[in-house]
Amino acid sequence: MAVIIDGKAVSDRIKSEIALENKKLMDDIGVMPGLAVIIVGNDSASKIYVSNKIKACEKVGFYSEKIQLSEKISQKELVARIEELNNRVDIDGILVQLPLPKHISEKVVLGKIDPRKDVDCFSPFNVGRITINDYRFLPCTPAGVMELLKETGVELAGKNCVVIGRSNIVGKPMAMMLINESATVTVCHSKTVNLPEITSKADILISAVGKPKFVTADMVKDGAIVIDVGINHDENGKLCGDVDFNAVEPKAGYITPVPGGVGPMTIAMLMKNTIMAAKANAILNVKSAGKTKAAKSKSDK
Ligand code: BQF
Repeated sequence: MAVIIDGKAVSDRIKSEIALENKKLMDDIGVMPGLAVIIVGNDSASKIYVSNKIKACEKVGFYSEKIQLSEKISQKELVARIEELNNRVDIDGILVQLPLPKHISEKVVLGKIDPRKDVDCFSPFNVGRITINDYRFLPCTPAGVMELLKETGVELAGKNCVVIGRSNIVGKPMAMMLINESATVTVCHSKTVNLPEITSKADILISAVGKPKFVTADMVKDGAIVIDVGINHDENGKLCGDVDFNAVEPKAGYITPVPGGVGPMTIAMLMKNTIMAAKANAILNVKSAGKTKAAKSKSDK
């Protein structure tokens, strides 16, 4: 019998804390964090994710702007829209909902987001900073996983962690963040040989694969912490993760459900990154206003 980690409850708690922090920010220095969410095309899953993000902004009291663009938009036009947002003082966070249409390079587009506004933490500069354990932002999904691990109270140093999946968005940064906490980390993927042998030695097993019932009971060590990052649909169209929950739950020590596990935490961490960006940008904006004033008084003389 596993303890079920309630990601929805943890995310609600974090969002309440952010709402309080936000009120204080507005009362103290009159700053309201602003998030711009760009969505290109009409992918139905992306629409749900974007609406979750806009709703969360309303809940914590941020300004938000949904920017719906045609799937026919050129890469050049999209980059121009990002540059516009980079230059706006009322926008602290910019995110481009992925995936993008095939004719647009995600690498080019993500590279154009001002690193100070990169609340998804996908730009090369911010990704590099995770690697050297000197970062401002963390990518939302792995950061959410770290919060859920913290919730168990289990010490991470020295633990055997296995991450299944090597994406730039989840697997790779997840591995870096666990290494930064002194865990021993193995990253598995589609070419891994004898996956069950590796996963069954994991104290902490994190699956980010994208296939229903991919993680079966034989792959899990007794008492392990099992974190399910997958967001899939089962044969009946119901939301499910990568883990065969009913089979694995009796064997695990802790387990996250889908829905209501990592998913809501992703959104909560986006709010955390956005308020952090707003605080840093507020200082910058004051500084640059000061410079403008200084330049003006100089030119007045
Ligand atoms: C829940 C995402 C794959 C590819 C791109 C709550 C979300 C999901 C589930 C959500 C995800 C997944 C998001 C639940 C954002 C997480 O209750 O279980 C929230 O909105 N997510 C995304 O923006 O892009 C993705 C998964």
